[in-house]
Amino acid sequence: MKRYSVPRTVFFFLLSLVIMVALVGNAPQRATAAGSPETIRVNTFNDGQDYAVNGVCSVGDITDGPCSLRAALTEAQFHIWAGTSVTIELPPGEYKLTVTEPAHPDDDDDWDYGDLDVVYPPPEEVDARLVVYGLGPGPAVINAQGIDRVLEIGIRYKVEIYRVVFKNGLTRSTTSDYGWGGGIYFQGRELLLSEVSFIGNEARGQAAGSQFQYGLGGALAVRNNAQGEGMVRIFGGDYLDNKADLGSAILRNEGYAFLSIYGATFHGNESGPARDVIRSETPMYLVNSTVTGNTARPHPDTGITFPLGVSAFRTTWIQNSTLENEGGQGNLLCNGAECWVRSSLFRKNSASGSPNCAVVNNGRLLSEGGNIADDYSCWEQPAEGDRVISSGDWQLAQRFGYYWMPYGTSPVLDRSPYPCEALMYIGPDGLPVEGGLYEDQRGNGRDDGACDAGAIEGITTFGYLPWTVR
Ligand SMILES: [Ca+2]
Ligand SMILES: [Ca+2]
Ligand SMILES: [Ca+2]
Ligand SMILES: [Ca+2]
Repeated sequence: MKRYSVPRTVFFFLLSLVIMVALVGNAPQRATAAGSPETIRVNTFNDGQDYAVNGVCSVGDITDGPCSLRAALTEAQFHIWAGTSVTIELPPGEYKLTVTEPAHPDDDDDWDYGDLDVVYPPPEEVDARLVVYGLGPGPAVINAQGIDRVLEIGIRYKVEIYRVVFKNGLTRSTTSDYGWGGGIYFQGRELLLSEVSFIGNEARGQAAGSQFQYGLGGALAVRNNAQGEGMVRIFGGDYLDNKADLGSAILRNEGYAFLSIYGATFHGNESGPARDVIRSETPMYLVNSTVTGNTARPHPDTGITFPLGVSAFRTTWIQNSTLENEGGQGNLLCNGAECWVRSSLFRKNSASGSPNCAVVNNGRLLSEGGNIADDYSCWEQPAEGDRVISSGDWQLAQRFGYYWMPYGTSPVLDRSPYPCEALMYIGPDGLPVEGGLYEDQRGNGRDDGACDAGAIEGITTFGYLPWTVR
């Protein structure tokens, strides 16, 4: 736990007294009668500690210093503690984390050093929310420069993050075998990531030396097994070149709340040998997303790599997504779970011998139709529109980053005779709501009445062929 210097301890004690008096004063309504939301605008790209917890974001001076991201998050914790929601506004640019002295062990909860910590637990009944909002138009990049992970969120927090890039986080556990979350380590109640990207983050376990054995969730690790807590909703964003043993991009430790991933791209992430890019031990939706071109570190003895795309340990729905795993262990492994595939594209296109999809521990692979694959492994029984092709027949070109674009008379086009349907959102009751899927991953209309397989809908007005096949 956090160690305070004596003056700070006294300060926190006094602050706690003040807040507790306020809480006791009108205890029954406190959670809903919170103050009006606070907005804190960060006005320096430099890292620096908040001078004192006094309601003013200020580095180096009690009230007149610049407001760093670190200082803003420190103040935000105590507003939320008192029941007030906080929005932190981040102008575009690069925020480099630099505060490493005095030397602190990795993996601790001290918000003044290393990773950014929002860990001071709010009272159970608090319903306040932390919003970190990239103002745009360019991205707000938080670059941890390898000094630690980027951000840690503790229990009971509800957090929304918009238009931020988490970059070069590196966690190396010194307190347990496991290193959690190179970009974000989340243990709160709800996390929403909208147009949030993760680039070059890494999680390493204690025993791993320079390796990343026992690293969990290179970009994002989520750990909360309380009933109804730990819900994660992802809209958009790129997960590029992150590294961890399990879940090179995302690891969701055991839980009950949904993990929904909508319109995201996973590329170039590197797992341990035969390990996964996305590993979910909670129910999951993967919609309008692309999981292609990920790798695995070679096994030190055998040299075998064999990356795996998605590991599903609870009921999982793959809808209108593109999964490509050249030479890997496969795209989808259903481990004791039901996996429902709909209007998705599973491509291995190689002679590695591993199937696109597999089950272990009595998992099930169930089709809702409109899928296409280059083997028969992704459904026990085909449903309407499902089709298996030989690996040469895709007519797909990889363009615009990592999207696989159909051209010509690609068999992915109009794979289903119906409009696309998919997850729309997770409702306030924590349950998924499905409906029409009107846009593809790039934001183009899915409006021709016949759903294409994969994350990208062909556009008839585009003629399909402005691109050369590679
Ligand atoms: Ca302050
Ligand atoms: Ca921390
Ligand atoms: Ca820290
Ligand atoms: Ca279509």
